[in-house]
Amino acid sequence: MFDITDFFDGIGKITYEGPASDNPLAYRFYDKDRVVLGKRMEDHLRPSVCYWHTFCWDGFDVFGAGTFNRPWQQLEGQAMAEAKLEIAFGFFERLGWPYFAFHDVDVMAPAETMVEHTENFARILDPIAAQMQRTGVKLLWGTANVFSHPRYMSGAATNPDPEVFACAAMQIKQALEATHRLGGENYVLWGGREGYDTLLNTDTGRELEQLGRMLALAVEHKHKIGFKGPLLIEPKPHEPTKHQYDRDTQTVYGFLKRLDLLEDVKVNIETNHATLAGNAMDHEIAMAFAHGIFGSVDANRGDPQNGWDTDQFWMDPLDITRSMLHIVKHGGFDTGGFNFDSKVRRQSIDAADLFHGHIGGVDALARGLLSAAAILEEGSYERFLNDRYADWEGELGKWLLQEASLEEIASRVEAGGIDPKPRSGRQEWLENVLNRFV
Ligand code: XUL
Ligand code: CO
Repeated sequence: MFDITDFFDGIGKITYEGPASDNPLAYRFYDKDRVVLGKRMEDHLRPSVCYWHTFCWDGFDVFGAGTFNRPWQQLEGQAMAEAKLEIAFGFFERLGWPYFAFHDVDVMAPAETMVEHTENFARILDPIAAQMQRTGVKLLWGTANVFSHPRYMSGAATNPDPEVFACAAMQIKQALEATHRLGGENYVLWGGREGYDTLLNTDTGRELEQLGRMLALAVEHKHKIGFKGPLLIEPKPHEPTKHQYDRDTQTVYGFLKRLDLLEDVKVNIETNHATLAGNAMDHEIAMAFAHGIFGSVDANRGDPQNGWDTDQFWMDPLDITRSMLHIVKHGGFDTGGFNFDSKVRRQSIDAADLFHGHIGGVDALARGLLSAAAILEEGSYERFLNDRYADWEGELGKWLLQEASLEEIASRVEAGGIDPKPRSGRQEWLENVLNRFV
């Protein structure tokens, strides 16, 4: 079989060496057993490596061919899939992270027909299970890629052709069952082409009905096979299509409510998707908690100077700390985690670059976690928020929310008993509190 030691070129297990270390292949903040707010760092962050960017993408972009020339990408069929698997688990072991995530097509030998897809996907599941068993690395989530193959050019569930819907349903069934069999903790649905390029050729009402039907089928099957984890919809406003129906967390909530699927489906929020939708990441996280649908996070970032999904490693300490504050104060992840849906740049062609990206990214999350914990422990941020809304716990607040009619409220104001006093929102001071701990 393939000799992975050549590819990693002597890179050993990455360990924690502390902030003063100048070793580029060591963690400086991610100390997995360190207890923060009563929980190990690894249990807070639950980091996961994604298969697709790290082992499948060859560095191509719309203007040029692949730049990476990975040794397994020179192979074909099952031999390629198995070599890639060995490389992937060699990488997971070296990083020492607990999780990975994959699409069906990432792990299997390429397939043209649906019959081939079924055979090739089934053939790789035993080898994956064996690697998981050998290394103890677990599956954060699985998913089906129902957007790359040309048959999905006009959508999967939302395709005008019901035969394409059927193909997508088959892939989702198989990927959900594989996720279950491998002990996956969540199942993700990203509607990559569930949207439109122009309304001139699109019946949106019909397409939304089809999308809802596919989701309901997936939920039904999840129960049938006894899969306990949630299904996670991954919102994204556009790219590849002009408009995607799952555009952001609040939109997804409305759709789930309409379909009555809030018990079984939550969201997987991605930083770069949030910013493409014109939202900040902490907005998406806050909305997911406010609506009770926070599931998992795809950690990455875009580039403020361009308008597409660059999937860079998430490194901005203020942005991460603001997001982490919401996650930590709401009790953190349940089945979710930080999946690194992030990729090295096309010029970063060495195996070492894969390590630099993941080491730097998890160190940035660890720092954000420490900063958020320090802010919460110091207490003035939480005290300010509690004080700001405290009157809603008083007589007037409760009466307004639970008892009064519009008429009764108006009478009370008309009688002169209400005279609000403006109070500062203290944004600058709050930003200083944040900055003190970052
Ligand atoms: C694409 C994206 C996907 C999903 C899984 O923008 O984020 O890789 O995470 O299909
Ligand atoms: Co993603």
